[in-house]
Amino acid sequence: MTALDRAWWKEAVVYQIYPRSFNDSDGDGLGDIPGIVEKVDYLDSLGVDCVWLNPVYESPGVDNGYDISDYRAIMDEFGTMADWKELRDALHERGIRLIMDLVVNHTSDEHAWFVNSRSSKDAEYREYYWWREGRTPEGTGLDPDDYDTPADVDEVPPNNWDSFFGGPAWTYDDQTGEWYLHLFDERMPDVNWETADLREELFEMMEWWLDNGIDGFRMDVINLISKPDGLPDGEDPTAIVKGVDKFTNGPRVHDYLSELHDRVLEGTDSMTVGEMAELSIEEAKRYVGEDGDGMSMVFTFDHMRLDMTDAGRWSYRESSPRELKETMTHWQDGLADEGWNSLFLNNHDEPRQVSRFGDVGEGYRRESAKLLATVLHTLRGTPYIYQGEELGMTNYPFDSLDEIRDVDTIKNVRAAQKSGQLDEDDVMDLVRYRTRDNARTPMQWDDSEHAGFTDGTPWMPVNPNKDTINAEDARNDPDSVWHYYRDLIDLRTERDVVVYGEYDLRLPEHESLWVYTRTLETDDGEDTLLVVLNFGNDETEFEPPADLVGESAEILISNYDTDVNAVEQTTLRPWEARVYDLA
Ligand code: TEU
Repeated sequence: MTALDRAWWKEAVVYQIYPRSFNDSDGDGLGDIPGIVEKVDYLDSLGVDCVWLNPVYESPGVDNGYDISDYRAIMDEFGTMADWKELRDALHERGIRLIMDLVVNHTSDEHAWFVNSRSSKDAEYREYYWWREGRTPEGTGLDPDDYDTPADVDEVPPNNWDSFFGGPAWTYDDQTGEWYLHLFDERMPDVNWETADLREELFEMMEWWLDNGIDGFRMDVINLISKPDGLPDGEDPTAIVKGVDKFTNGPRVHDYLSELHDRVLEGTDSMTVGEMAELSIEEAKRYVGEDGDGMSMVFTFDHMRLDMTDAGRWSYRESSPRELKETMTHWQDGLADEGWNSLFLNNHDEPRQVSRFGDVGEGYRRESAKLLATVLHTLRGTPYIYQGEELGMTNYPFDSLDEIRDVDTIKNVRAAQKSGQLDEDDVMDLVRYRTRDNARTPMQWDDSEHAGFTDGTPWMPVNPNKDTINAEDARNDPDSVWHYYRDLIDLRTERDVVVYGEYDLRLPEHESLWVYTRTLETDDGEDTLLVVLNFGNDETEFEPPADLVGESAEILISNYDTDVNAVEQTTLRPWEARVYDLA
């Protein structure tokens, strides 16, 4: 079946591990690599094909490992290189691949390159980062009081860009009297991809990891690596962060990524998934399309923005199931002929999917978690399971800002309060709903004191619902969310149509039903699945599309007991999900 353009990463289900919160083997309260090794059989029994490991490299931990100080070393708290090799081998022995996080838009300020770079204007590594002189404030529209400079320095930075973590993207450095760029924390300076030596070092580092047997990379904020000539001010007043219109999908990003592909990835069977906020279909094709940069797939974020206003992450608006269906359909259709989608509804940066898109208030947690799983595993693309999602883990009931560890939440809340965008009353509601820490509470293995995550004191509190939501109980209960995931994963292995079938939205106008078919032409005819999802706590009448009424069918998988032999009008129960096999 060459016509299908098969690839292992299209057929795979990826499981994302946030090592800090997965399993602690030594009682220090932080998860670690030996802890993951202990759980490799767990992953195998779930049936996943690939693990994406969030950063485990040496790091001061300002942003939980996204601030890397040595790309070729493992952070002490997580273990050693020998531990990492044991994990790699344990996964590979079970046929599970391993992809690593590639964070090359920035490093830690403790990386040897930056330490050297900031030491003098003519330091060897000066050009590995973005150093610029400041400007006099007049005419810039910027207020020197918004920047942290010594009293005798009356300057503003070279442009108005803001950091994703709140506040300016530039920091003044005393040592040389210049400013450096950081699109995230000030302790995470952006590297300068225009410097050929820097690119060379990064490519060699990637080759080194591939030589060490990894199967690919998840590329952190990869569409931010090319900055425009002259570093112009951001002009888009609705931009989610000031400057995004200038530094996203920059002028040389495709040159860099094509070079990276030719130099490092060509001829390997590795997968790459680029994390790309702010992306249109047309732009996505330049990365993953036929004439693109050779990337396997992209993480896009339109569906993660539906519950925000133009004011960005630290705002809230109510979104509807129909908007979710339309947004995801836009990407299904957009990349139908070229490129490939990644399917996710949560990750380590987002709240828990069942709390955000499902129901945790009125007793349908289990049903809605299964419905969301059905979406992720029956759309066209590669499904990603974020640790704990397979248990239907929920957001944490944070009471106060003191419980928050996440630098992004802390800084953005501070900035929003300063600018008056958020008042005290709204803050905790929004934090509880949105904070990345929702995803970072410990994995719930059992109902013991710290949910089986650690014998020590966990670095983040364990969700009190571990008494009822935990892996041990889920594995013992054939009706659990966990078993449902396993069945969905099996289905993918058994049926090509799940992976390769064409997506076709039906009943597009329906407000709460999401209905689609997946169809694959095979040598034996046409293989068709019909997916019907009732998004909500209410019962809903399903009037099938006229051309499908009466078609003989059986249920391949559903979150309720259902017995049918044809597609017929029916009343769907709250959060009911059905996959019909149209034989
Ligand atoms: O995230 C990039 C990113 O822009 C967001 O998803 C981010 O969490 C949010 O917008 C912050 O306002 C990636 C990583 O996934 C994230 O964990 C890192 O903090 C970030 O890059 C920096 O490396």
